[in-house]
Amino acid sequence: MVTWLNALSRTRKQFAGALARVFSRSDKGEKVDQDTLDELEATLLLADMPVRLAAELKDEIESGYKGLRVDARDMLRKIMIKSLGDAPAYPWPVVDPLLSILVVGINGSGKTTTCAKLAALAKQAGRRPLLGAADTFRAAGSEQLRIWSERVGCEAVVGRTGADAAAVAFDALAAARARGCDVAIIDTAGRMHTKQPLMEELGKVRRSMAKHTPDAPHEIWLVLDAALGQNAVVQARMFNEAAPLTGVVIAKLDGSAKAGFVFSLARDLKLPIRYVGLGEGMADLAPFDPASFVDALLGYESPYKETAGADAGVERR
Ligand SMILES: Nc1nc2c(ncn2[C@@H]2O[C@H](COP(=O)(O)OP(=O)(O)OP(=O)(O)O)[C@@H](O)[C@H]2O)c(=O)[nH]1
Ligand SMILES: [Mg+2]
Repeated sequence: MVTWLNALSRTRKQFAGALARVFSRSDKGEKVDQDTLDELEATLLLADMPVRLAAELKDEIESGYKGLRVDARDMLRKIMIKSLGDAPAYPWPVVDPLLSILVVGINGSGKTTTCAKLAALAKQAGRRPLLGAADTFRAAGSEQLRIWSERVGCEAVVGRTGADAAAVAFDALAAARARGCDVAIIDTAGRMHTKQPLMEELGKVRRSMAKHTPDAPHEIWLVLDAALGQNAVVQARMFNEAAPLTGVVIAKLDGSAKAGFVFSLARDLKLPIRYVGLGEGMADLAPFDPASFVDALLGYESPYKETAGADAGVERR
């Protein structure tokens, strides 16, 4: 299983040098000079950190040094965690007759893999999940989900290529009920957020699910590819307009050098970040945890120990 620390190494490398220079001065009780602060701000932006947050972090360090000596590590850590807000774990509620989760996103964002990982988590939590392949666009898409269902060891309903995605989603809920499953996770075809007819199809899928169970889908989760950085925030806004999202899953956090966009998602969009993908394996989906995320960005093994000394693991050049 991939750790947060490993998964965030590419983003961390973006600003590790600048951070190390700030910390080494802070450790010696020296004032951090303007050039170092400017460098830190610029490198945070390279990692797609929101502009306001990068400026705020810089200002905090600057003003902190005007007063008593402060621990720059601790200060940055606290501000970053606070800016991510609360992230309560998804409770996997028991719903009568079954909980349904619709998974949406652009092409290749990581939807199918995420659906499988979610089914594995649900199973671990003692639930009986069913995977529904409403990606009827490509034969390979449905086949991929069927193979995953065998690996996970759960039920699956796979639509024929070219079939109506809304009808397949309905069938999946009906099959889940008939087979005694209590969670249905519905995968959909990748769609560009800029293509109106494709976005409208999502409405059709939702209405079809609601015909089976009046309040279905209970969750609509958008899977974002973390490699896209701030562009993922634009996608999230547009998907949220087309279908009322109830949460976000950030896939491929491990491949991203721009994970700073996660702060924008949390601050500006106010959508719960439910899970993050830290690798390709079935077990590489972790509940989003602000402290683990920030600790990994700063180079700490999580949980961070407040007593950690000057060599707490931030890469130094
Ligand atoms: N490293 C890494 N790779 C991931 C993660 N999630 C998905 N992938 C990979 O990303 C690629 C695309 O994943 P899919 O799940 O097929 O994406 P999709 O959104 O279903 O794609 P379409 O159905 O074609 O739109 C695959 O090679 C996955 O193994 C992750 O968290 N980390
Ligand atoms: Mg897919």
